[in-house]
Amino acid sequence: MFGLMRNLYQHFKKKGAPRSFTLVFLGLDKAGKTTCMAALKGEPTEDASQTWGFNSEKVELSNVSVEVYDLGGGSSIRRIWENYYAEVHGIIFVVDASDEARLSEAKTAFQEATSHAYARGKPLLVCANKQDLTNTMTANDLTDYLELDALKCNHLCVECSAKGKEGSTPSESFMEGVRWLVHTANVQYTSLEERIKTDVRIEKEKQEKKMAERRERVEKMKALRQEESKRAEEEAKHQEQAEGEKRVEKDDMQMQQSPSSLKSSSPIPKPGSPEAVYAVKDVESPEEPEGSPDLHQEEAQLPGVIGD
Ligand SMILES: Nc1nc2c(ncn2[C@@H]2O[C@H](COP(=O)(O)OP(=O)(O)OP(=O)(O)O)[C@@H](O)[C@H]2O)c(=O)[nH]1
Ligand SMILES: [Mg+2]
Repeated sequence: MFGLMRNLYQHFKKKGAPRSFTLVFLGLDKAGKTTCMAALKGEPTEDASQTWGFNSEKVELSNVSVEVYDLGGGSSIRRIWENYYAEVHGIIFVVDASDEARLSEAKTAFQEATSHAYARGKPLLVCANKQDLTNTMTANDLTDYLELDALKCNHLCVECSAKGKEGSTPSESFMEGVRWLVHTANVQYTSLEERIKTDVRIEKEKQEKKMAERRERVEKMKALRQEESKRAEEEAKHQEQAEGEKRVEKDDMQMQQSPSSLKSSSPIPKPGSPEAVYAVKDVESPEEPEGSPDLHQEEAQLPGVIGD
């Protein structure tokens, strides 16, 4: 395998044009993709935290520049995978070979990915990871389970431990697998590059169209909202005006009604008329009760009154 990479490097050197490769890690959450990435970079493969979305790293493999995408494998994140298929030269699908309970979920995700128009037929490495644990699936069993031989692509399935036995170095089979993938991609480089160019252009156009449609939708919504608020404003103004007019009309009517109603309900007697006298008397001098003492007499009896 080392000979393979040396040949690859010498081939690039001879041709003078440095080739670069893009690979993508796919697989369910906790399968070990980020740990594999750390192993590729030669970093300690400690407990990785969950990947939320997308992570990209450039690694040098025997003087060959390889860009690697590490995508999150959580069920809600998986839908972003397809955004990256168009631009990659090869796929690394990582399976937790010790997790039998999630094998069928892994197969569904695998089949969805490898049947996508932009991913179909591209060189494929499957890693039966976590071989340091017990009851793991072998590479042969995983090949059968995922029906790899039915795929029309160059593929290889390796048993590996991204973490290594003591959590230090990754198993050599993993590194060998990646070298095989780069080598295979290199063999198909011209056709892969052509396909990538076309697919990326189509995808870009699709995205641009989607963006333009979204922008148009937003503009339409904005215009509609502006129109609605303008209409509401006008309606409110109209209503206010109508209410104002109604109020004026009502006031006018009351003004016209007031004198006659006052006349009929409370006739005001003319000053000096007998009615006025009675009216004043009614209010100010109620009839004195029979037998009540004469006020003038009582006044005359008060001490200090002249004539006392
Ligand atoms: N025993 C063992 N554990 C491993 C191995 N590879 C990864 N792990 C552990 O498995 C867990 C998940 O690893 P990650 O690399 O985060 O998994 P992932 O596929 O990137 O997960 P997401 O980012 O959620 O998609 C971590 O605790 C790792 O330490 C391995 O080969 N052996
Ligand atoms: Mg991860």
